[in-house]
Amino acid sequence: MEPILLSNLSSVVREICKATPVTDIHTHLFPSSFGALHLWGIDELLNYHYLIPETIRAANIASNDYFALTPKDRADLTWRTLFLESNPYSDSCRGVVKILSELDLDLSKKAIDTYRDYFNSLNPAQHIQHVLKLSNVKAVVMSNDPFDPEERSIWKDRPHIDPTFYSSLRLDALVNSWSEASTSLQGWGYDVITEFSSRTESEVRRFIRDWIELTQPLFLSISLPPDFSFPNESPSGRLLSHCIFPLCSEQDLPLALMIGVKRHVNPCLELAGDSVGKADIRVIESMCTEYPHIRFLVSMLSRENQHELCVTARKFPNLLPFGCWWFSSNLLLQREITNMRLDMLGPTFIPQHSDARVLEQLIYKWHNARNILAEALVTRYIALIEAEWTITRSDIERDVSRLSSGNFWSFINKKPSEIKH
Ligand code: FIX
Ligand code: ZN
Repeated sequence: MEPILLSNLSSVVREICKATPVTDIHTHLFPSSFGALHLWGIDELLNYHYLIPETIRAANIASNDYFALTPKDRADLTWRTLFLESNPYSDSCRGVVKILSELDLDLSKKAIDTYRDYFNSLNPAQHIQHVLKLSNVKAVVMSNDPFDPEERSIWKDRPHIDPTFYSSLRLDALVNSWSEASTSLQGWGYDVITEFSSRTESEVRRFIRDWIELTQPLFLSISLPPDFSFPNESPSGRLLSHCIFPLCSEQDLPLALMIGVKRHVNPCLELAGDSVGKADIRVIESMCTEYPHIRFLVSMLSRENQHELCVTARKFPNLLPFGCWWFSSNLLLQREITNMRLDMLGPTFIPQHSDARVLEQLIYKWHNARNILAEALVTRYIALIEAEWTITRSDIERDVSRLSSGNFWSFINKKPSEIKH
């Protein structure tokens, strides 16, 4: 195969990134069979929690007055405040514009009701396939919470799961709120006590096994606060050591850790009230050292943790950094983190996940992610070609495929075709 020339390098790399389907390993999306949990359309997009603080700040409205509005009125306020009375500057605002543009809607009039008419005219199941095609996403991993009442009732009916959607079992409520979780478990017939006992630990393992059987997750996942330490004798430390790590081993399941989130810093903002804090990388060092056979997918929320996460990944092959999470998912930090990872890890990481909560967000989040990955790769290919290293199209396709999905599936040691839905 002919080596790539500098003259068409950038266009070839962009084309390959766009043409390579991705596995989106962390989202809050659901298939249409999950009813109201499946969020889509212009009002959900404008009520996305990333846009709530931006609206409240720009509209100078009290948070309780904002939340007293109907969802439609909140969306109208956001549209007027952030899109009509200002240019849409933020990552989330530009994302809405990109979505409307990719759906071929008329942006000249900026008339929100015409966008509502468009979305109201759609068939939900067909629309999902259209959005997956536009965003070239071949697999979407959900975050499935066994403590969420709505999800529990849906899972109990064993819903049809669109084969594009996969499960991850989210255990924040168990690990971070043990007192409430133990009461819930007692109500569901698990013989646990809040004060812990070996029986309790065994029953917690039974609970998690039951949900592994029901949901067939690709991995278990937990978010942790910045001040989390490990090992520790608190409920969260005991649950990890005596319940979750043993099950990861028993069931051959990786553990995804998302570290550095400070929940409810401003509870008046509801889901938008979480914030960020620098975490202690020694948590990851201890876990990877003590459990070398467990595979850890790790994303950290603070910009200050990114470099040490890269260095730590160089020390532990059972550690796979993933994504530019949440407050890191903007142009500046995605560029910084992706370039840092390529320089320190080569192609052995997962560049991005969408964290999408509303279906159409896949369109802009993956457009941005592909652009940033292409930019970072081109910089390195230029240096290599100038040093007379030959690079072919298939060399590039191989590495982009690894970064887009291959690294994930080989790390979890599974193939999409093997997963029962
Ligand atoms: O813990 C998480 O999964 C976070 O991603 C969410 O809590 C957060 O609300 C979010 O969607 C960020 O993108
Ligand atoms: Zn998330």
